[in-house]
Amino acid sequence: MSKIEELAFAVENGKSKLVPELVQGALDEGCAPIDILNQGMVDAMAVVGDKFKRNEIFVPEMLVAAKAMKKGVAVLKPYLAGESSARIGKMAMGTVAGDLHDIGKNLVIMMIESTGYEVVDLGIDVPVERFLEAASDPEISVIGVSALLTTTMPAMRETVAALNQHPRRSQFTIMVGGAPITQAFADEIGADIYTEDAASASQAAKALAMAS
Ligand code: B1M
Repeated sequence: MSKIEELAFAVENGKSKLVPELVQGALDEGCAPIDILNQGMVDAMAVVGDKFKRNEIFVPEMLVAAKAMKKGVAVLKPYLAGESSARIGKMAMGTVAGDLHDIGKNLVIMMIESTGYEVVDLGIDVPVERFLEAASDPEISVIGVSALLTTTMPAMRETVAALNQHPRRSQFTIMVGGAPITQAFADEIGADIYTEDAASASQAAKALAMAS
């Protein structure tokens, strides 16, 4: 079994103590950080999700797998997100009301920070009012909205609708994403940009800063 396969197995099975050393081991063997992230952890979480769907595991197992992945991401962070010396903008990002998923949001934040943005992490289960408050910050030029559940897509719709009425609307861009979100949904609810993963979200954010 390769180090990355061992890592995926450990994440799937919520082996939090093993995960950091397996990530370090894979790095030491010369594996690319992005492969460690995608093949060793993101794919493992997809397996966890499939097992949950088939009732082979339940919420507690999903939770321990999530904790294990977070420990791995912490080790990988300095290798994935290089420090940018120049500050290129300020953004706020959160997961919508009713939604507790934050691994994807945290990855998006990490990648966007690496481009030079200062990112205000609004957290999870973020009420519309908190997004509106963040949008009032005169330095904020991008608001990121994440949702992982089909049942919280209406909360994303409400959040974007409220942001679209904000007095500073012409001064910020609304970015949306998350597993159930599509370009068509983003267009329908009036968001400006949809991206499907952390890498494309950071590219889009960087392009916005370069264009302004
Ligand atoms: Co939840 N969960 N979960 N869960 N969970 C899913 C999402 C699910 C698909 C599992 C399944 O059934 N196969 C399913 C949703 C089904 C649906 O809506 N269609 C589900 C469910 C049902 C639930 C509960 C309802 C279960 C229950 O209680 N019965 C419950 C809901 C709780 C709530 O939020 N109110 C629940 C709870 C949980 C835990 C708390 C146990 C845990 C989350 C822990 C945490 O985040 N701290 C959890 C987990 C771990 C998952 C899975 C297994 C993994 C999610 C994850 O972290 N993926 C997930 C299954 C799956 O995804 N296949 C599942 C890895 C992460 C890197 O990917 O988050 O997609 P992702 O982020 C990506 C992109 O989506 C994108 O970039 C990220 C990085 O590339 N992206 C953006 C995300 N936000 C973006 C924003 C952007 C741009 C891109 O711009 C602003």
